[in-house]
Amino acid sequence: MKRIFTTVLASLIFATCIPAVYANDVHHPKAEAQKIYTVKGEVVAIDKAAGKVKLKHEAVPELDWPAMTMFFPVADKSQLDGIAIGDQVEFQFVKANGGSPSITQIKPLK
Ligand SMILES: [Cu+2]
Repeated sequence: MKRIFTTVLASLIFATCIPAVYANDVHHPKAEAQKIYTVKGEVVAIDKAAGKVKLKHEAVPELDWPAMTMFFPVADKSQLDGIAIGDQVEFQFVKANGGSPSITQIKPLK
């Protein structure tokens, strides 16, 4: 009888602990989803060989960036095929581990 009681008690403790573990995972995720920034700008120069595009972009408040003109590397050089100098564009970029930005998508505004 004592043995059965111990088994039931162990099961109860086990059952109680499982949700606690999941809850802990929810509140402390191992990796945060990578933030994607969506910004508008104008194409100033395109360096296809280097896979870079120079953009006069609007401010990015989330990053404390003022409006400026700068080069961005693109994740895939084929992204440069759809744009031309002087185009008004909307682009998305990520910053890997808070480092340099990399454009993941860029398209002309219609
Ligand atoms: Cu900039």
